[in-house]
Amino acid sequence: MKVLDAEFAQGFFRMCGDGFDQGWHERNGGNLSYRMKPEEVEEVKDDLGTYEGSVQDGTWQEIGTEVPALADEYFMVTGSGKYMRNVKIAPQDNVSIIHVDSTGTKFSIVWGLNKGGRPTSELPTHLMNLEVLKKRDSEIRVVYHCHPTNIIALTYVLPEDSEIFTREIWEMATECPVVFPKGLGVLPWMVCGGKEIGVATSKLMAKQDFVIWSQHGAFACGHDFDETFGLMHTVEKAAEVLLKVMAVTDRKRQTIEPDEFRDLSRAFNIPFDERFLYEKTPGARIGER
Ligand code: 2HA
Ligand code: ZN
Repeated sequence: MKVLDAEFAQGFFRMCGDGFDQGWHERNGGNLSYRMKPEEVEEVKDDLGTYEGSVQDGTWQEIGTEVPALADEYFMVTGSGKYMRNVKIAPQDNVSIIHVDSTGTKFSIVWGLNKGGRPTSELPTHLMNLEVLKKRDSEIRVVYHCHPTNIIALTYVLPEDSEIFTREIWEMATECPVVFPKGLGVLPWMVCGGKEIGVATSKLMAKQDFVIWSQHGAFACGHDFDETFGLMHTVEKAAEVLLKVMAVTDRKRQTIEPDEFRDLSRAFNIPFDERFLYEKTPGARIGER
């Protein structure tokens, strides 16, 4: 089967367009990666170039970090400098499939990027995340990075603190703790595109499904494209509600209280991390404990 006709590929391309339609991918902002299932590799293998003498690339390139637990796996990833809005009309020019070598330190492009280029500048972060996620749950396959406006705006006004961020966002929509019961990880501003931010992000991703990069954007993961996109959408929607509330007041008149979250946790039979259900000082402003 051609890569372009494969169901996983079509889901990947659709998500790129959906993210652009949300306004989360200005210019070449954001990137997406997907760890292919063995049967999906098998399904499209006749359409993949071989590493030696490949029409795609033919060379092994350094990942810039080590991901030994991903040795010999295949990934669909967006291209560096490519625009998410172009993926749907020309996926073969804007997306690639890469093969990670047996040491987990190099990759080869085996499909896509037909007009040249290389995989996303955030490849170290994507692969390090996919590696810790595989160890946590071998069916988590999608890692998504975008620049969602409201989440980014909040990183200028809330403390860069996972507990406060999660609690304030949870209070903005009843479904939030059901969708991300392990809360949101938050990183301070760091230089993007390298190993250091990848190490820091993957440390949080080892335990949580969502990491905010302050003054930059966010990372979400999931078992499939729907779940991952839905997670990003849920957090961004709640962030928008929070900003609207903050635009009119620095104190809420009423909200969802910790014991109400505990009732919800029991009703849905999903444990919510108690770290986020701290008692607030009466009269505390939004973003204060
Ligand atoms: O331009 O979003 O973080 C791609 C990015 C880098
Ligand atoms: Zn970015």
